[in-house]
Amino acid sequence: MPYRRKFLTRAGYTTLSALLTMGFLQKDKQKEEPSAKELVLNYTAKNYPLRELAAAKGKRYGAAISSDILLKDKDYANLIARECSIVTPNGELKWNATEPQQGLFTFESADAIANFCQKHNIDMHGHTLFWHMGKPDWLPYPPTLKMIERHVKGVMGHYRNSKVLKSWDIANEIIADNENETDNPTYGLRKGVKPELIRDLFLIAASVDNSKEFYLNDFGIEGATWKSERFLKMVEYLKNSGVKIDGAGIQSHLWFSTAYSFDEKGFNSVLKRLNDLEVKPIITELDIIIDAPLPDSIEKLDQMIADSYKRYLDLCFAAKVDTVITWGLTDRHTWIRHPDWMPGKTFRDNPNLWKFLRPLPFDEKFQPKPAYNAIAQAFEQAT
Ligand code: 9MR
Repeated sequence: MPYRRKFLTRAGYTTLSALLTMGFLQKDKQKEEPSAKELVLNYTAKNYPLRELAAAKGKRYGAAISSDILLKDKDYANLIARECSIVTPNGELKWNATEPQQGLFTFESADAIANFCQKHNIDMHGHTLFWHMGKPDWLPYPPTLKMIERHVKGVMGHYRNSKVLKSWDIANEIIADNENETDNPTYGLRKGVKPELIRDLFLIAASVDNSKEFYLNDFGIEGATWKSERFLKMVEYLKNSGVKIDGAGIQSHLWFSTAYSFDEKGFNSVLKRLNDLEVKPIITELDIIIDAPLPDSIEKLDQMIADSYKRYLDLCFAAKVDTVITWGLTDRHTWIRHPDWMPGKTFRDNPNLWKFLRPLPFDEKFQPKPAYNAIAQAFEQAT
């Protein structure tokens, strides 16, 4: 389960002084330097959306979005259009949404997103053709090759001529979390999944539409771990098999805490190894939780989250990452606030702490938070 993931850092305090220097947290010197809040207002007033700051560096910023909210909430739609140059459908392209009954395809909600993208000049990241959790009840996991073939032809075929859909998460979360959940110690694939099946999935995808970028997407690979090692081996296997694989999606659902540290060196080595394999790393599902011990105010929490965003993105941009997608844009719509997903030990049984779950750049009222500034600054400082 994704909420078990732990790729965490100590809360970015090492960057605190750097951020102070940059005018990020000027409480004592408000007269000379703008406060974080004023900086946010400046960004908005100057109309510097993240998509433009990213574009100035040849990069893209975006978010996971939901068609149902898009269609009924104008403010949400406007915010997405203003800030994003790429979006990922939250669930609309998963197998359970596109082929709810065997052989019967439906694209209404995914097309709503594609049309929105077309109108606002936004790229769409196709998520995902193969995932053990986003599957209809009728489908076994892993599916047979025949089922995969029909599904991939149906879904990729529908978007073959799409001008906005530029990339696909061909497979999502195929690597197990630890050695007990796999029968394949080399690649660490989830039980029942064979490397040849994934290779064939990529081959089928290329035969349907090789004009898009193909990604292998996973979480828990943001450091040197058992899982990231297997993920890299699998990427290498696919490369060596000669199949088309353009990139690796590093989900980046991150928990940071002062109580445990982030494996900066390990993360850098994952990025380096992907670059060496000529498999482009992108950040596909970024959001940040601060885990216990919690600070004594929301203001401090927001600053810790902002510091963590900045620190993480600085590492990504130093490794030439060109695409950053957050898993949602506002704290009003985040999977993390769902009781099934929120981190158990600290939050699940403590509803009074849920207000500390503020993982995204905009708050519940669609106001930019210090995290927004941090992302903006990371793009501005990227080379
Ligand atoms: O955010 C998504 C949530 O709304 C859905 O209920 C869930 C099941 O489809 O999927 C969530 O998105 C997941 C993504 O597809 C893959 N990585 C983990 C994301 C958060 O669970």
